[in-house]
Amino acid sequence: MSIKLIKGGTVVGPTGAILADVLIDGETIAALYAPGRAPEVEETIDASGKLVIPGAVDAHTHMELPFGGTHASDTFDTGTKAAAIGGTTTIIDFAVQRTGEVIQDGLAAWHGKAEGNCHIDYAFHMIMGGVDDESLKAMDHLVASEGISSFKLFMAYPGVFYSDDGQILRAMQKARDNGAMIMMHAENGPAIDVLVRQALERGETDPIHHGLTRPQELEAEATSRAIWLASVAADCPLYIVHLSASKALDQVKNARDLGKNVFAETCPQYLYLTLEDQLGAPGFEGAKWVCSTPLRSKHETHRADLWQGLRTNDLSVVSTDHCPFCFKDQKELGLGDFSKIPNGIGSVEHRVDLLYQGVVDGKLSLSRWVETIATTPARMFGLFPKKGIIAPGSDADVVIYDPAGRTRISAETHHMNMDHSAWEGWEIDGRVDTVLSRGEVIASGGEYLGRAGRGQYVKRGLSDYLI
Ligand code: DUC
Ligand code: ZN
Ligand code: ZN
Repeated sequence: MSIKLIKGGTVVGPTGAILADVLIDGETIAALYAPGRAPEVEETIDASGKLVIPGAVDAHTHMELPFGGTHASDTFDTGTKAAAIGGTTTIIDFAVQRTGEVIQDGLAAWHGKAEGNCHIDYAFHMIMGGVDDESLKAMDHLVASEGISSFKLFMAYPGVFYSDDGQILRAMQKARDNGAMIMMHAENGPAIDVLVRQALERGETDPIHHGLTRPQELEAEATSRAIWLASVAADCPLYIVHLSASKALDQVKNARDLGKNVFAETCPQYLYLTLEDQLGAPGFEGAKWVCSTPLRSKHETHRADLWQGLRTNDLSVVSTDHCPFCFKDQKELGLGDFSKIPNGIGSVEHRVDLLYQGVVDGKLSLSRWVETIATTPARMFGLFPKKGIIAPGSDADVVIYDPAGRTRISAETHHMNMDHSAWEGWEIDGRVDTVLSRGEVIASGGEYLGRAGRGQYVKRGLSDYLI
């Protein structure tokens, strides 16, 4: 068994930062020592002047998702390699039950895509494409035996993934019984479809109309409805995904102030990018930023409110909703009709750096950075303390982060399977220096050392935040 010592760094966790040396024995963390107190070991990794953080956990990715007449362009191979290079050592991807399909078949198909191809550890949530007696029964089985303790439902996309309120309530009641978390895509899909039809009839076909036909009121309304449905289901645990808008955040805040079992995540794109500057780019360029929920107006307070929500814990987690599509042939499916542009942005490689910029800009503390990208997603989704913390007994998933480094983001240098970047040309502070996954150094000083197939499926338990 190999013994390693990460020496001289500042270990950052959810409770703060301490100078400590980290002893790794094989795949796990064995001990933390006050500087200079650790035993001599053969392999030492120098972390002087650097931050030593838990490998990040991205709780929302869509590798190879069939969507919008095509597939998300990252495979489990390309997407998890990119994630690893960017300091993410665990993803939770969404296995899909297509409408009419048996849940277990959808899950088996997802295992088939991932197994033998992942560079880092991975787990699954389950998208429920249909709520009926059979799928409700399957939820119990997935929680008890398959390590899947969270289920995503859609209030949007009628005819694709959509569930009506009765179906949502039934799934929530089941989750209340078996301890699972319900994850909600909260947008009022039927109302959005009316606005989309009306816009197209007026000849409004450019990408910006994707955002204009998904107003924040329809995110807020669905968020509020999901919260009340969860309340009727005896306070079933509810997690709102990709929250983008101030009015939706208000609903989550109110629910949390009332003591409800309600949580939410946001994503880097909503913290930095806007309807006008990206989605409204000239011509068809804005298609690169078509995602749902959509980017919001820079003339409103969304971005500032989301950063504040992260500080106050009304937003608990930052995930990517990584769902990449190439511009050529994929985004181009929507030329002349914005409603046909496949929805999704890819940023699994850049979440750690993009959120570190929030620390540099004074919007997040160091420990809150680690909490929102690693510790809380691990706790929220039943991976803790195996993942999300540097502590004795935890997996030795560790990122050595250089706060003095710089990261330049570009499609020319990124590792995601995308022909463009949502962050093209951005130069930000901080840089991932070294990445360890279960004790193995898989990236160091810009060199990639990992391999496809080394990542393992992790069965998850129930959320730490269950009450
Ligand atoms: N939103 C996206 O942007 N892509 C995939 C699915 C979703 O809900
Ligand atoms: Zn969604
Ligand atoms: Zn998603």
